[in-house]
Amino acid sequence: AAMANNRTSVVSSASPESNGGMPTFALSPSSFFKIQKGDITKWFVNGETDAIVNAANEKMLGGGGVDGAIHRAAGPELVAACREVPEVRRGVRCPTGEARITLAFRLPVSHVIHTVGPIYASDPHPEASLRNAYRNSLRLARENNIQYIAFPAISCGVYGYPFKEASRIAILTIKEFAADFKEVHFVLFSDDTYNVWLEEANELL
Ligand code: AR6
Repeated sequence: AAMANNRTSVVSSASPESNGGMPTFALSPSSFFKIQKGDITKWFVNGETDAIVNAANEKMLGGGGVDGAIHRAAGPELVAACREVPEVRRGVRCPTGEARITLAFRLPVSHVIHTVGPIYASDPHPEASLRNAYRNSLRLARENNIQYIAFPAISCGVYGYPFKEASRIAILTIKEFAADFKEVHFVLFSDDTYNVWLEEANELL
């Protein structure tokens, strides 16, 4: 059940009758935070001021998980565009916690923001790295006039970040930038991540 306090309201609950069943939280009078289950490669708003975030690796040339799905859906132009991103050191185009932007090619959104979350077991400061991944993605989106942005659960797959801790960092970091966007979405692939995100959003927002 939603336990919204009076700082932020739950506009609609998870009940399927309201808002297409998509839990929506007002972060300011003109910006909304939405949580949905699904495949982020299908997500878009208008193909002009929208972007999805990719949970990439430092090489930025594709991989498994959501990265693989995004590259498959975007077509081979995406890896070509990623190759154009300059290396900051050998084999590293996007260091952990940073973000880079490309066009989205065959995806329905206008841009892909590639970020690299921490490998939970080996990062000396996984919280700071995850927070930076969200922050730098949002900063880059803002600089590129993105008004609608969707995130996957960065680091919650192969990189092994515990869902609850990850969701709290994600939600609280996004809240800092809320006013800069019309809508910030989470598109979560698994029931587990979806349920944890919803529970934490109800608690924190
Ligand atoms: N839409 C939304 N979320 C998805 C999708 C999808 N189509 N597919 C998977 N997820 P992961 P990481 C979820 O492993 O932990 C790659 O190989 C998935 O269920 O994709 O940051 C990269 O190249 C999980 O909750 O990313 C890197 O090497 C979440 O996306 C490495 O994995 C993130 O899981 C990055 O690992």
